[in-house]
Amino acid sequence: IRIQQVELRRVRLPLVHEFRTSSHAKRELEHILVALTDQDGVTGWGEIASPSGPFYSAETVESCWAVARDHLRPIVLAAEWEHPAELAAALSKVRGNYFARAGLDMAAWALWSQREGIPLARALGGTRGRVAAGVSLGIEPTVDALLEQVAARVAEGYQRVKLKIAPGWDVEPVRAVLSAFPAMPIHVDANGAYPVSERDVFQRLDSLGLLMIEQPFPPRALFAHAELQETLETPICLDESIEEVDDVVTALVLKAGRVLNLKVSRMGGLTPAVRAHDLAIALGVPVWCGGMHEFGIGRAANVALSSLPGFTLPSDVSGSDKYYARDITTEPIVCDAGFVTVSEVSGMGWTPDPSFLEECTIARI
Ligand code: OSB
Ligand code: MG
Repeated sequence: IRIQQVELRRVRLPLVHEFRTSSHAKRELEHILVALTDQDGVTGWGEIASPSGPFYSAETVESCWAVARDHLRPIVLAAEWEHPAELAAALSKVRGNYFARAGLDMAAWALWSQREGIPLARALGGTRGRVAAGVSLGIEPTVDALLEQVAARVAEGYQRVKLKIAPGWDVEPVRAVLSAFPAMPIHVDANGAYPVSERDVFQRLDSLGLLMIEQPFPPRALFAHAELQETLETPICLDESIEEVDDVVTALVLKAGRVLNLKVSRMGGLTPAVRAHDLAIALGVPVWCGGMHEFGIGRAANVALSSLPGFTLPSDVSGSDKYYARDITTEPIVCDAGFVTVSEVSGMGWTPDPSFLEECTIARI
């Protein structure tokens, strides 16, 4: 396969509900859509879902735009490959810049599975026909506003609820949610907002029977996570700490967590995410698929990945409607009674709506 054309588009979509994490709040998202077209005119779509600011990871939309344009695009145009893993290997000459690489890797998988005439999920080794959906809820102005959000998502059928926490917004809102929804599996995500000296809050959360505590400390603080995990019954789940497949080995050997959140966007694409999944299975560690508020294309890749057998916990694969009044794909991703159906058509199964994509595009190469 030779890619003849690499198209990059900066695309903006408004969020239906402001999303606040420990580091920042957002009302609108800008992602980069990637279209790769090969010598036979077959096109595959990918999405670079980096946040705009460098608060989740070091990347930004601006850095992804520059790296995709100046460093990844030339590699893609020069490569000749038979399987997406070969292109991913070529792209891995670029260090870091995982979100940027993920968009190109995803597009290569979409194109390749389309050419092979098989669904993307099957191409990746997926075995499930539908995937269990959890939902991620941001920090709200008040506990009542949070309870309202949880009630709405529980009514929609989501199978577990993840609550963002931060210093000053932790034990109290979590207790309130647990007492209002005692049967609901709940987990918390700190996005690394606590200093490694903070242990008390986690001892208090530990007694609440949470499904897991995600990324309490900053990404590189693996040893502090291991020390904390020793003292807790609740599993620690790592998100920001895991960028490379090798980070999986380091984290698990150190016992820095008992669960992994594998994200296509954070790890540089589907190729490394599948490898991390295989490794986690071999080491007996449960994984689930996290999200980055992806538009329909990135979301479709997450659903396909979640169909692999190691994804035994509900993933952050909510329906498009949780974030967007209208998604960029011709059909939205739909969560029905807590499940998202895995596409059975060849390729990714979702493509952008050409005229709506045009409307939302603010720049292109
Ligand atoms: O930590 O999982 C996270 C969104 C942006 C940045 C970081 C995270 C998140 C989410 C959203 O939790 C999950 C989703 O896409 O539904
Ligand atoms: Mg997280």
